[in-house]
Amino acid sequence: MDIRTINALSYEDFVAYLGNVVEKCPIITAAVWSRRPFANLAALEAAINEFIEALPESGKEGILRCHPDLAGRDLQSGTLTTESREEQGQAGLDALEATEVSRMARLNSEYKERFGFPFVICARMNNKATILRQLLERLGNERAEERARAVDEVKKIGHLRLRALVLTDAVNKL
Ligand code: 2AL
Repeated sequence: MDIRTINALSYEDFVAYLGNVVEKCPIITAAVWSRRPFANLAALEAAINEFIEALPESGKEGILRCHPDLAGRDLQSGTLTTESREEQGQAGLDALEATEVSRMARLNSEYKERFGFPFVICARMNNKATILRQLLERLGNERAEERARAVDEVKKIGHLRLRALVLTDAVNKL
C-alpha cells in the first residue's frame, strides 16, 4: 500500500493493517491514526516512535513485555505472530541445536530476572551468534540504559515491519 492509500484507511482498517508494527501493541497504531495524513513513510514511522518515546518508563517496559522470547516456547509451539516467526526464522533461531535452545532459554530467564522484561533485539539485523553475544553483553548493563537500548531495538523491528507494509516514495514513483 502506498502512503496515500494508508492515509485514506478507516480507523479499523488502519489498525488491522498496521496493528502489529509494534509487536502485540495495536494501541500504538490506534493512537497515531489521528495524526494522519502522513507525508510519507518516514512521517508515519516518526509518529509511532514519538508515541513510544512519550510513554513513561513503565509504559516502555510494557511494550518490551509484549515481545516473545527469542527461540522460546512460542517458537517451539508455533504460537508466534507471523511477523515474529519470519524474523526469528531469518535469524536462524528455528534451526538451533537442543543445547543452543536451552542456552538461550537460560540466558533469557537470567535477563528477565535481572531487568523484569524480556531481552529484545531486531532479529532480522542479527544471527544466532550476534544475538547470543548481545544477550551476554547487555546482561551487564544498568537497568535504565538497557531499557533504552531495548526500546531502540523495538524501533528497528518496527522500521522493517513498516517497510514491508508501506511502499516507499521511491517505489511510488515507478
Ligand atoms: C523478537 C521478535 O519476535 N522479532 C524480533 O525481531 N525480535 N523478539 C525479541 N524478544 O527480541
